[in-house]
Amino acid sequence: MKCLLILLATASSITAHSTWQELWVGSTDEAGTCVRLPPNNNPVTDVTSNDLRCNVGGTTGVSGVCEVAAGNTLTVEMHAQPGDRSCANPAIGGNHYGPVMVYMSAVADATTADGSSSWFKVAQDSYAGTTESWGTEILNANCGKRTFTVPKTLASGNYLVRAEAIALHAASSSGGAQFYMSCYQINVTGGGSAKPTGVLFPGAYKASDPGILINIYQTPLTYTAPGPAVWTG
Ligand SMILES: *[C@@H]1O[C@H](CO)[C@@H](O)[C@H](O)[C@H]1NC(C)=O
Ligand SMILES: [Cu+2]
Repeated sequence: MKCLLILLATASSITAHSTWQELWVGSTDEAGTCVRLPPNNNPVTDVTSNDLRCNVGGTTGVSGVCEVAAGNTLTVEMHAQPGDRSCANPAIGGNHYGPVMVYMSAVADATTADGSSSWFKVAQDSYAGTTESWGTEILNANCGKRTFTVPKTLASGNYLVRAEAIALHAASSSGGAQFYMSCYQINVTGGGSAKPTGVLFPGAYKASDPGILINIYQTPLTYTAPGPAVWTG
């Protein structure tokens, strides 16, 4: 019986895991052409690991670079299973409640950058008091898509874009938070002169941060997502 329960628990957590897989530039679907795709949909749970940058294997680049004009939008897209973009399936299901955030990092060459450079936050959906307001639930309501504007003032050049969802359903014990991230390789054109300062991964998060070690089932619940404030240009 115990084995069966463990099997069931394992099965349900696997079906609930997810991966950031696709990217849109404005209204153009670039699919998976410039993503460093993680090997599977398992989360990272160690905030001190280099895997926190761009997921397992994510310090190594791919050949594709997506080009975006400063001031245009990018849309990162998450789904549970590889290549399954069906809106009928939750992007991140299984009560994987938590914030959704996007970071960028200026790099010399997006195809070779290892993610050790500093990251500034460009988008965030955290929590606003209801289950539906969790970033992950907003993502589910939008078929896994989160759109943000590349600030018009941002300096042109190569960047990594790091999309992240943190699932907090088991975050009341240390190491229980689940980090899902992928990095996209981007070339920003027509930008300004802004070079925002940022944070490092690992380093930006601690296992004991109130946005990472938290019982999200407590009432009333207040929540502050980890990392720096959003930079909007
Ligand atoms: C980025 O875009 C600029 C402007 O179009 C171009 O000169 C440069 O070669 C591009 N770099 C990469 C790595 O795509
Ligand atoms: Cu999961």
